[in-house]
Amino acid sequence: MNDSCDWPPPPPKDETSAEKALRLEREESAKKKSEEIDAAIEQDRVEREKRGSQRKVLLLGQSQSGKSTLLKSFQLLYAPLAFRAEAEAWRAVIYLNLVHSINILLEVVEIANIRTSRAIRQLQIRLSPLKHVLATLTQSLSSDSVRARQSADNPDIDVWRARRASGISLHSSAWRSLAKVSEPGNVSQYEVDNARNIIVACHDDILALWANEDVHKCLQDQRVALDGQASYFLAEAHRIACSDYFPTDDDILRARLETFGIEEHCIVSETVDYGQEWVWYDVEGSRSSRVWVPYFDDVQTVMFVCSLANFDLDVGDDGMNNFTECLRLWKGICENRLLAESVFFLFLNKSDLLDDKLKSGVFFGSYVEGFGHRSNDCHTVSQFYKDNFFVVHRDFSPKPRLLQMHVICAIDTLAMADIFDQTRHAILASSMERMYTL
Ligand SMILES: Nc1nc2c(ncn2[C@@H]2O[C@H](COP(=O)(O)OP(=O)(O)OP(=O)(O)O)[C@@H](O)[C@H]2O)c(=O)[nH]1
Ligand SMILES: [Mg+2]
Repeated sequence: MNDSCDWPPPPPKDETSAEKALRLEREESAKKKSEEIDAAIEQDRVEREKRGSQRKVLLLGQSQSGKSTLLKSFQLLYAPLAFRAEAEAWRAVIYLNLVHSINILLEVVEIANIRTSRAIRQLQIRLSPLKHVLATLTQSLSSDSVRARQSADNPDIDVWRARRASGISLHSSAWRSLAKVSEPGNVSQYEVDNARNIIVACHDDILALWANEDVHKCLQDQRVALDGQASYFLAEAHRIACSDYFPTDDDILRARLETFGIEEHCIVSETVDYGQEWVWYDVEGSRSSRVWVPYFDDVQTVMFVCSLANFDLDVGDDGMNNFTECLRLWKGICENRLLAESVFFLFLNKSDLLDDKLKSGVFFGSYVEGFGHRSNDCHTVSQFYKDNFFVVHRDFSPKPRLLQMHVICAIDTLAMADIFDQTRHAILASSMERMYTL
């Protein structure tokens, strides 16, 4: 007798019609239960298969090295529809970046305490509503648990005096809540609209401030070097401060929002390997980022991002040089046994800014021991980085593993397409190898 004859069992002899009805009801209920169990087993199998086919990437590196930008660049290339679907939500962040940059200029002029021209004094007065915009946007982009690091009411003089005017430091977990901004009637939406109206009304004055020679002289005198992102948004103000402005791909790539904690991003490829899921873990860049590693023992890929352009900055109270600090962080990640099986990628980022800095006369060897009197050009300096990072990886990894190194400019999507192609192939090859080894 085969299995199919076992169920349902044959009806008993002399079965009454009431007994028959009860039996059929029980059989129906048992059949339903059995089908539910089958469906649950099937769903579990699909889920496990899906998880198994996901590619997991862990992004590590110092703050401002460009981790989130690398991720945005990947999303733009592999899931452009999803990337652009989020464009509207970036509007407020972009306004905030622009307004923050304008406020740096206004503060620098104010602190300069010089006899500024009548034209500048008028601009200061006419642009003063932007301080309020900075405060309200900061507020609307921040959740209660997230502290914005900038405040229009209480500008930190040391920040303005710093040789480098760093970008806005809002946490990106705050931005996540911005998705709600587009809901009609939401108070934040009102604030974003209000910010837009004020910025648009200030269009000509913003342009005049940025074009004013005295302002640039103040920046020079106070040794305030605007970072690339501030200069970008000021240079693009003629477009951003228009009523019909819509965020472009470049604006989104440039928009700075500090990552807080760990963020998980699932990117479903819309281009090559259609439907392939990439799960990226974007980790807050801080010196203690190694503490996150134990949570990621199942990631197959580690992408470490290092900024080439920060070698002349000191890190922390111990005055440790940025190059040495980054190498120290890299060493900790290389020797971590939990990541022993992962494939490693090192992205030496911000090559454009390194090039600018070296060409402006900053000598790499004055900041980094061991560089000696080598040629002070982008190629030689990045090779020096590569050599040092390679040796640390070779000497401190628990066992030999793949390391790919790339000198990149994360905001250059054209060049990044080729780089991501190479990394994707390496990741696929290593997972195939792993499959055959298991
Ligand atoms: N010029 C230039 N700017 C870049 C490049 N990569 C990133 N940036 C800018 O650098 C700033 C910091 O980049 P993020 O991606 O936010 O840095 P992060 O490593 O995620 O920083 P945390 O979230 O604080 O850990 C942003 O304004 C980016 O637009 C690059 O290659 N060239
Ligand atoms: Mg980030």
